[in-house]
Amino acid sequence: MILERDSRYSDGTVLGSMCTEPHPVARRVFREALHVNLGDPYLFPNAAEAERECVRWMARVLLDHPAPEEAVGAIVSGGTEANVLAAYAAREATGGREIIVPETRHFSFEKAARMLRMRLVEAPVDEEYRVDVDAVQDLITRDTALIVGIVGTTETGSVDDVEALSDVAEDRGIPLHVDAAFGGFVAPFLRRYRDLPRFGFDLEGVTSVTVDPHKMGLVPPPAGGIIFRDGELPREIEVHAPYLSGGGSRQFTIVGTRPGAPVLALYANILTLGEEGYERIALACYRETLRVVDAAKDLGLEPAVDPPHLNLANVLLNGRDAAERLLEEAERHGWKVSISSNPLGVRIVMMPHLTADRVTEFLRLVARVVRECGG
Ligand code: 0PR
Repeated sequence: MILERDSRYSDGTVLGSMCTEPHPVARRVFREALHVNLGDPYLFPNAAEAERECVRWMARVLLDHPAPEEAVGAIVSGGTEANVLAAYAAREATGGREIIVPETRHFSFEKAARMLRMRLVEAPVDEEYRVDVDAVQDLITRDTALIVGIVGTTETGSVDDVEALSDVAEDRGIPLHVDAAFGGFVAPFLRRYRDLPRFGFDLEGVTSVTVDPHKMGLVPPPAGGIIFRDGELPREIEVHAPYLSGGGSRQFTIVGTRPGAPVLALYANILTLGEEGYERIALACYRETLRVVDAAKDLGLEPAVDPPHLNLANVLLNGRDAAERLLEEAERHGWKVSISSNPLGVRIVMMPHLTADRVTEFLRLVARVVRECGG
């Protein structure tokens, strides 16, 4: 089979992916729901209701919404579509054309800016790759449509001070979008055990959040999540589908015909794992990440952020040569790695399919390469 030549998470060689083996329940429900089209809530009213339930659950449990029934959202094709929708709604609501993003932003914001003919204005970050909130404040102009904070940056897993960003956004009357595509299913649970800023709708300035079920939600792709505080922003971008749902329905997603299978898989995970199950997984992954960082230091390597904010460890590399060598050696030994550029390092996303012991084997290779490249 063609699949045999592609990667499997279960063999523990995939080190740099934010996706993982779906939960067995999600996998089973997904297979049962292959025919479900969320673009037509007339035909699939129960699936549509499941989507609303998922949105309310995420708003309440992950995003501390004081009135979760007011949240409006959708399970879309991924974090990219979610971020595009947030930018689109903010542009329509404010008339502004600038998006202030941390320089650590995911490339999906570049897609959003280009599609929407907006401009990215990048704010610098501190030594732990968190956005400099004073700099964000200084970058605000009359053309600012949206401020973005990140919970779990792609390269180092850093968590921005969204509490401070929210104060700025509220004060200046500018929408604030939080990209918690990766951290949305982790940070709320780790915050019960370690110091991490809040980032949900209990902060008055936060107007929308991206949280991806196909990352730490253990749902098969495609499943990104966009959640707005209430109906105000999505109303700016919704269209009427006059012939659908008997009397017509409204949509604010980009995609019309949408797979219901990922939504029902998420719903099944929520019912099966619930808050406790997701907390257990998040904590287990974070503990393994701390062990990976310790192992890296024992081997003489330098973590980019210590302790890491979430379940992502980034180990610094001493130059482009080391990065090239590592890619070659990793390929030879069957590891699937991902090299970050800011900082130059190897990013290890500690998803449930990885253990610290397995990753430590890889770190020995990294230590040798760094040593041989003069580090
Ligand atoms: N926001 C953040 C912070 C992200 O890290 C990502 C994707 C997105 C938004 C966009 O999400 P979608 O890819 O769902 O549209 N981050 C992963 C990355 O670039 C995506 C990924 C996942 C790449 C698994 C490779 C892979 O094997 O690392």
